[in-house]
Amino acid sequence: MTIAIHGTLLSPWVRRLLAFCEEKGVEYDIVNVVPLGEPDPEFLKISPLGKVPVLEVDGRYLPDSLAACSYLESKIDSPVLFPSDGWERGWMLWLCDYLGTGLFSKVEAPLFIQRFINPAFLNMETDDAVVAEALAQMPAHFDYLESQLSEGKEFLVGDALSLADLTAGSIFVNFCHAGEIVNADRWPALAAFVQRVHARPSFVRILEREKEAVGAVSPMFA
Ligand SMILES: N[C@@H](CCC(=O)N[C@@H](CS)C(=O)NCC(=O)O)C(=O)O
Repeated sequence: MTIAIHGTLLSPWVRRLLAFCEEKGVEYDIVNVVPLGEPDPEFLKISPLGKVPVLEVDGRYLPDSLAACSYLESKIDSPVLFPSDGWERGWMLWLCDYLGTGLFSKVEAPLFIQRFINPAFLNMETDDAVVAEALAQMPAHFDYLESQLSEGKEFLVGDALSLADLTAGSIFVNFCHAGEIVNADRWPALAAFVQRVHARPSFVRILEREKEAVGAVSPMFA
């Protein structure tokens, strides 16, 4: 199986697919695609929505990270990253959706775009009103995630690593690029969880690569 991942290291969706491959021990190449501005018509042929990542496997293309992880899960048994228990798998899919449409869209994407992408890559100023709105929404999302990690739970779903943990860990990298950290006094379980995921060998490898690419402009690597 020859695998390539098309996308940019800074995308949380690309990063969760990279983390998934790292955890599964899958080798892959990265084809750099930065989805800013008008998409290249050639790229639209493999990703009709113009989004990254795209998983390329032996000349076939899957243009979505959840679809890509689901495919890889079906091909590579170990470690199991989609729980086999039906309820837990359903709960993992819910959490992945929640993390994307809730935490990422409402809090972390606005912070990341305003504080990181705008000044570093687009020569645009940070819109303080957008940042304030994102920060106002943040506590409710962190409260929810803290509740999911109550009673000393190590992982978001069941008692093993799953795609939900990799998704959350990936989104929190963008949060760090935006100059934020989880306040451990208020959300101790969440803060410890984020540290644990970022300390996994999969994330360490990914973050080393990311540091080489954006170390100079990210407070995460200061
Ligand atoms: N559900 C998709 C979301 C991918 C996504 O939104 N990617 C962003 C980068 S973080 C993108 O490519 N945006 C470009 C655009 O929307 O034109 C997945 O998980 O792969």
